[in-house]
Amino acid sequence: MSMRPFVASGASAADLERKAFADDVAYYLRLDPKQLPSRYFYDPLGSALFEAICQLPWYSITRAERRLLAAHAAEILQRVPSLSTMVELGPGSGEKLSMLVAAAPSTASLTVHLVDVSAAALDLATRTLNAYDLKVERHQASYEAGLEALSRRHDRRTLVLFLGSNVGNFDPPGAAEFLRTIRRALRPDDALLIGADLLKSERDLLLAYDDPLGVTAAFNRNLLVRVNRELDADFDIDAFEHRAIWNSVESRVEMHLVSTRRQRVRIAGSRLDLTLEDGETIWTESSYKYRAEEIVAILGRAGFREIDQWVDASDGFALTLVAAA
Ligand code: AVI
Repeated sequence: MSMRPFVASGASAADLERKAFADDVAYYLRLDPKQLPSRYFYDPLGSALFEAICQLPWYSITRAERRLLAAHAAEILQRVPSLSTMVELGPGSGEKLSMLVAAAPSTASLTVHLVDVSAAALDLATRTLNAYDLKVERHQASYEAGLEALSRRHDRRTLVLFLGSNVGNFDPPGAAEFLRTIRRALRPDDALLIGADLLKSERDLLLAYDDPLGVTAAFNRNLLVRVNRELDADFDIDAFEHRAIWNSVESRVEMHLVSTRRQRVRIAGSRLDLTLEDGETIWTESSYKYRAEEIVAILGRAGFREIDQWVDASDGFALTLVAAA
């Protein structure tokens, strides 16, 4: 019987992902204040809880964006004619991209690129887009790696979609840098459509991030469930409360997990022993809120010029279409 040769190298993508998670947890929980990066919310349960958040009456981002796309999809496509390529960074279910595709006069020569680290998200979006007569290309990669791959292609005009106010989860220097990364992947006259949540009353913002049903609290606390499962940790989930605060100086909603007693936690997979004081918090997310004109200014500094902007005044949300200058 022949034996398969033993190969010492060649860690799988899953191994690398797990190592990055373990390293990030070790790094961010040693900071003062303690933190965990919000990109780790989206394991299968976290993604399902996020889908539920999008249906909450208090969380308006998804509905407002959908309304704007329903009203203006045809106009958006008219403003960037001769498109050969659409790229969505974080396509979710593919529903928003398909609203644009459905408004296109013809799709036969269109290729859509879906960029996401999650294979499950790519499967879902691919199924949605397969209903149309077009080519779908999947990139299971970070946004940066996906953009890097796209910058080497030679086709006609490209439209990049960065929707859902995902830009709000970057801090302002990070957002500026990421928008420059998008710009570098594009050629002059290629376009970017970006969706961003706008400043609104503190009451509405806090209801959106601390909803009466406790879905956002579950979404936040599930991060500790994930650390326990994937990194062999012993967080006592019951001993953490969800807290959302509006930081008006930084113009962001912050989400925290508050320790309700002094406690020790062992995170074996990150080789970390942690002590949390009673009332100490782990900062898990920032959602920056902008004024509509600030978004145009930030995009201008990243090398884009405004084509148009559509604002949903009732829920305070903007879709901004810009071209690479
Ligand atoms: C994905 N992102 C734009 C959401 C937001 O509004 O910042 C994530 C979220 N966090 C709590 N609720 C939703």
